[in-house]
Amino acid sequence: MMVAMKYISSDSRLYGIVDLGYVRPEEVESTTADLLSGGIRILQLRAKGVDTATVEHLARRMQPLCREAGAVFVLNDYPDMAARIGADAVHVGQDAGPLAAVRAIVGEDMLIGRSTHSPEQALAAVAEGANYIGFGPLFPTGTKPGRPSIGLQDIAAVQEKLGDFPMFCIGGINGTTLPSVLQAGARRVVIVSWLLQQPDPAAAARDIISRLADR
Ligand code: TZP
Repeated sequence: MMVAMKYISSDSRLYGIVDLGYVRPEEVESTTADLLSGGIRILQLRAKGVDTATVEHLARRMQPLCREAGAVFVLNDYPDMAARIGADAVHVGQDAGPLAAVRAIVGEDMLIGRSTHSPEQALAAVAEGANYIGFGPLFPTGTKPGRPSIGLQDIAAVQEKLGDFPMFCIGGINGTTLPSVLQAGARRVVIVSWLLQQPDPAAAARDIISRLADR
């Protein structure tokens, strides 16, 4: 059966991550439900340092919730697992090698996202066939401790070169830093720790989405 590639809608501007650095395995489904009910329509499972059987188990639990909400389900790392479970997207870092090799594993119908940390990497990822990119970390962040931040100065120029291509700014974005990120030219953002740590993540997501509308 042909499965059409999911696509990232132009109004999908807030990308959420269920990150096991902040979410206990037993909370993955409720957190997924909260973020989806807040309007997030692209949602990743990120499980660094967790055994692969657990990652697959959790991915298989998140996936139907995302499907039911019409959201893109993204698995961080593990192209083989993403292919096996039929994820909508796989997200890989700079260390994953050429995207052609990732594409060969996941097939033609899966979205591929890549983390990029400079304008050069951003343009290279697009040229290599990424379907979306992350761009950052803009600010220092406890989610990637020790990772140098790249600041805001390159966002507008990269976004200008990419036009409508989905570029998600990431790293240290929260309710307070968001205005500066938008002012710098961002149209789409990923927010991880701040959203997960809000007393009401669904309400916080809704608020951020309204602030991102019509960028
Ligand atoms: N890639 C670049 S920064 C980052 C990732 C996964 C973490 C962003 O997390 P937070 O908590 O929103 O700063």
